[in-house]
Amino acid sequence: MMENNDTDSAESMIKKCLEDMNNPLHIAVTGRSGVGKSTFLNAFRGIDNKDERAAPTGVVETTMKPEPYPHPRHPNVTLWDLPGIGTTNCPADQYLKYVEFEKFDLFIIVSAGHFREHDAMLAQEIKKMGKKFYFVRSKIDQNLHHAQRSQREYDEEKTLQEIRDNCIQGLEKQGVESPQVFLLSSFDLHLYDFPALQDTMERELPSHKRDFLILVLPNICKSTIHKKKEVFRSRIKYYAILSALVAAVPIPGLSIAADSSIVAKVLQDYLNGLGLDEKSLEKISNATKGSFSDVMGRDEMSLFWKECN
Ligand SMILES: Nc1nc2c(ncn2[C@@H]2O[C@H](COP(=O)(O)OP(=O)(O)OP(=O)(O)O)[C@@H](O)[C@H]2O)c(=O)[nH]1
Ligand SMILES: [Mg+2]
Repeated sequence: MMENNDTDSAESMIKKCLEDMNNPLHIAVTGRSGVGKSTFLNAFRGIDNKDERAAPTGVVETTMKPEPYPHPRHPNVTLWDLPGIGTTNCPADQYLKYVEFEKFDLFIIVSAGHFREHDAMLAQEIKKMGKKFYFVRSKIDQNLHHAQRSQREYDEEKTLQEIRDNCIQGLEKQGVESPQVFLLSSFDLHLYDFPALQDTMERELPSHKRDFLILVLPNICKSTIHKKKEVFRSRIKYYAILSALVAAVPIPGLSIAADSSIVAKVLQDYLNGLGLDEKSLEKISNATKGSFSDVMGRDEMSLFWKECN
């Protein structure tokens, strides 16, 4: 027999679970003009600069207000293209108020060269607000290309370490304690420090948001695919328990809504996780010109299936 108290706690648990499932993750991308913010944001969402859903890049005009870019397959995750702190001409605390910092879970501060005073001040202010931030040093491919052409004995690892140390020392001089700097090229996210950035963000997020992050990470390496598989696995158990709970505790009004929204959510997550969003399916059905692998990303899919089975 179910006591009244049990019903109450079951009801609040179901409500909490539904809230968590719909609690979005907001990532802010900031930095000076032209450092590669929009290109990074597009690459992170798995689309290239030419895609119709891409944030505009390489344009002379700079973003003057925060622009949201929801992940194409996981709308619970939104990346925000923020105006560069230098372009707004206001101090870091006012800048954060202007961009409505409260709504962001974490900040990524991008620079294509040395981090400047503005970047350091912004980081200090974000820290004061109790939020996380990461420094991204973009366009590393260009640095490596130059080093390769100019150094007699070119050593990629050594060059990367020099750039990393240089950025860290520069930020420390400007008062940022133990800064975390990740070197990357948005044209080759699987190289350099992007995998380490993924791992760090994942570790530092609260658990229900961590799953969202894992599901949107570009499938650039086997370990990401493995993590996605684990999220799906744990979700199967989680939804099964939740669904059983909904069936066992009939709460007028809530049960049917909860059950159908759980089922819809599970299906949506699976289709999204496998890259089977509406757009891809539409493309497949119209794919008379392009090959199937162009549409689906054959290597990615077969790796995913292999890992899941
Ligand atoms: N080689 C290389 N070029 C890059 C990289 N990221 C961006 N770019 C180029 O740098 C230029 C500026 O990139 P955007 O992404 O538009 O830079 P942004 O920071 O959004 O610029 P604003 O919106 O004007 O502030 C473009 O021509 C990009 O193609 C990278 O990782 N490597
Ligand atoms: Mg931009």
